[in-house]
Amino acid sequence: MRILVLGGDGYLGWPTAMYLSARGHDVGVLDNGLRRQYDHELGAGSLVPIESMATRVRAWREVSGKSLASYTTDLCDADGLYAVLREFAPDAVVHFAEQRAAPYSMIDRKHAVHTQVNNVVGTLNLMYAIGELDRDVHVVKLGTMGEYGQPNIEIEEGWLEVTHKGRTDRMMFPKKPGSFYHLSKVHDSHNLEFGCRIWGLRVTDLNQGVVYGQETDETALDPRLATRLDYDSVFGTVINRFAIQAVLGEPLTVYGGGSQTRATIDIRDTVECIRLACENPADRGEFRVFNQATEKFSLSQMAETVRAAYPGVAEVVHVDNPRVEIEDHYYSFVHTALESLGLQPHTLSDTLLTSMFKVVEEHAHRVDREAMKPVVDWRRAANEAPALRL
Ligand code: NAD
Ligand code: USQ
Repeated sequence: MRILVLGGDGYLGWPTAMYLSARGHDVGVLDNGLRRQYDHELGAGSLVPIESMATRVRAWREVSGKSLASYTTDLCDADGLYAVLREFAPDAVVHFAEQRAAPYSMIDRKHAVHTQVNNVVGTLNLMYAIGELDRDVHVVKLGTMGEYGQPNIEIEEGWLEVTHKGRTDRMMFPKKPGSFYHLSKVHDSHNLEFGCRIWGLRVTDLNQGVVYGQETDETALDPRLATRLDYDSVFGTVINRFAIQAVLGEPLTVYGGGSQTRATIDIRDTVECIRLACENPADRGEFRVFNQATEKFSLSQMAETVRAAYPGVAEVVHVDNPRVEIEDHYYSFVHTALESLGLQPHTLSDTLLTSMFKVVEEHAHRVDREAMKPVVDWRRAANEAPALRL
């Protein structure tokens, strides 16, 4: 298949592009470099050094013998996007290309607006381009488990059959997200479902849990193929942060009481889920939702699991929660669709943590401990941390 990976320079987009290419697909990567700009803005960066997109593509060709078409294009530039779609003519588009950090979206008005404009407009442009150029192109869109929030009922895969006052309908599962970023994904989901109804688009919305890990078979082939590993309090995700804190001997910072529960997935399962979704497309007019997460843990369980896997001096501490989230809540979600397509999940206790510890040990000298402290407070409309006065 011809598969265009939007956001192909990012943490997940780059390993996914190589994974699909290694499995015989003709792959293109599109990115506008926005994520690298956030690094400059925040004075943070990947723990693992990463090469430019051009070097990555060249290195992949040298190592694998396979070419990747590469486009520097902003999804918010509709003309540019239409031109790429005309030229590459994909069968499937995998859409990772959004501002993806909840704390970034909660810095202040400017960052909330940027997040929602970038994400919602980029996705709308993609929908229109496919609606006008070729409605058979399958859109595999990265959503998030956080769209659902923490409901007191079981989370279904996107849809819910509701009986109300004696009548029954199939409705999109009600959403109660926890940041302006997560809200942008909810808006995308609604726009995409509408596109399926009016234009007969084919869409798979992958509601992914928090990803952990840094190595896949392909990234490990050559240091130039490494993907990024974020640890700062804005872009670093929780298990990756805990792994880095454990290696550094820094306290593992559980926000609040630690009973909040989250859905998780190993990066090696992410890339396989994308392959499964692409190779088994949604029908014409179908808005298909898969919950792309394999396990659930409370934050305290995550911290304990990481600490136990790296026995050292690190301890688990509870810090005031900068976010607004429910503790001591019910949390259960269905995740059978991807497994029924053949996914065989890795679990957190598997070997991945060990490989991540090695990577962190190798690059520990690059850590800026200041960047690890939480600086964005959900309760403040404008956050005051000097690094974030932009
Ligand atoms: P990332 O920030 O590392 O990668 C996203 C890439 O998209 C970046 O390289 C960025 O430059 C690019 N991009 C952003 N806006 C763009 C635009 N307008 N035009 C072109 N390129 C643009 O993020 P990631 O961690 O790889 O996440 C990828 C996707 O998966 C996101 O949509 C995110 O919401 C979703 N997701 C991530 C996680 C996780 O734990 N990392 C979990 C669930 C869902
Ligand atoms: N947390 C801690 N300590 C930390 C950092 C975070 O306890 O040092 C807690 C947070 O309070 C939160 C949980 O860990 O309850 C997850 O936080 P996170 O930053 O790892 O993840 P989140 O903000 O939810 O966002 C990440 C990705 C996002 C993706 C989402 C999947 O950045 O792109 O959509 O995970 S999900 O959470 O399922 O919505």
